[in-house]
Amino acid sequence: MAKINLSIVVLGVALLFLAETWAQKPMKRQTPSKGQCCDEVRSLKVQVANLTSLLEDLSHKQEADMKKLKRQILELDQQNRQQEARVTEAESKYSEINNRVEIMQLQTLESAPQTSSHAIYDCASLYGKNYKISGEYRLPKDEFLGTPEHTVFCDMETNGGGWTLIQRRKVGLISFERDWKQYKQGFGSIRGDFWLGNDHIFRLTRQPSTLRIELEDWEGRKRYAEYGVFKVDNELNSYKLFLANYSGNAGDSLRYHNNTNFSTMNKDNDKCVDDCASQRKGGYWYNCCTDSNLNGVYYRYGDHLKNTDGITWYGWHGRNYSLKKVEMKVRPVDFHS
Ligand SMILES: [Ca+2]
Repeated sequence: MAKINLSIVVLGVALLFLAETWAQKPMKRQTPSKGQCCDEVRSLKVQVANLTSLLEDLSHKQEADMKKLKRQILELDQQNRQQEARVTEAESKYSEINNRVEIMQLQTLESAPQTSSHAIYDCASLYGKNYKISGEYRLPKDEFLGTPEHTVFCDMETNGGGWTLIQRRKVGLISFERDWKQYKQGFGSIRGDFWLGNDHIFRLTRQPSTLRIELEDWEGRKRYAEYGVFKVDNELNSYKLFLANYSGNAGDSLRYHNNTNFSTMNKDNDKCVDDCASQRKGGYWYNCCTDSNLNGVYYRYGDHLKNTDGITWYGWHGRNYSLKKVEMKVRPVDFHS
């Protein structure tokens, strides 16, 4: 603005100078009369005044133009900001919608097992949904079955897969000498030694189920026992065991425990004067007392032949041999791989 004003002033001065010069020239050429001289000067002065006012007008006009231009720039700037704000708003709305879609997808996934007939409640149903790698799986809660969300270990390989592990012994660091509540809820580590929990086993075996028991001794030999019928009753009925249809090469050492209630160190439900759970240091379907004791004490190599409260399976190694490894697993009778 200052520059423009300055140039206008310079222009004005130049015009004045030109006008003065032009006014002086004829005076040198001619010798005008006094009246003529004064008239010319007056006319020149009028012209100069006109020019000055013209310049002022121009200057005002330019100033107005500048103001207008500035206003336009400000307006454009404002519009630009508004547009930017709109873009930001749109972006945030888009991401919000995206979020909602993701949440809805999650909810669909979570609610699907509750409404669909293809519910995920064990490893067999996971296998049916194409999860065919053995390992740890998190099962969603199932309101229909009354199961809370919980973790299971699936054997997706043995004899067609689809097995949900209910017990494992292989590490030997945690005790299986536990009370009723702990056997009810389950304990241990799903990748190591654990008992899935009698409530879980009850729910799993409400559908006709097969039990598979895999055993390994300290010489690395393996045997198995399978029961085509396996059912554990609810807590009110002391998790009573029902089984039938043995097959395998380990011997039928669970048959003796058929139709017995579950016993723990603080609940003697066995068929014996003795307190089997305390004697054999585990929780099990004790009769009087055992033909197998898969939840017994874990004895390491060297100690594995010295006791009768170890992890025993009489049908294979008798009453004194504590096994190195055990896995108990169930799957529905109608499972097809
Ligand atoms: Ca007893």
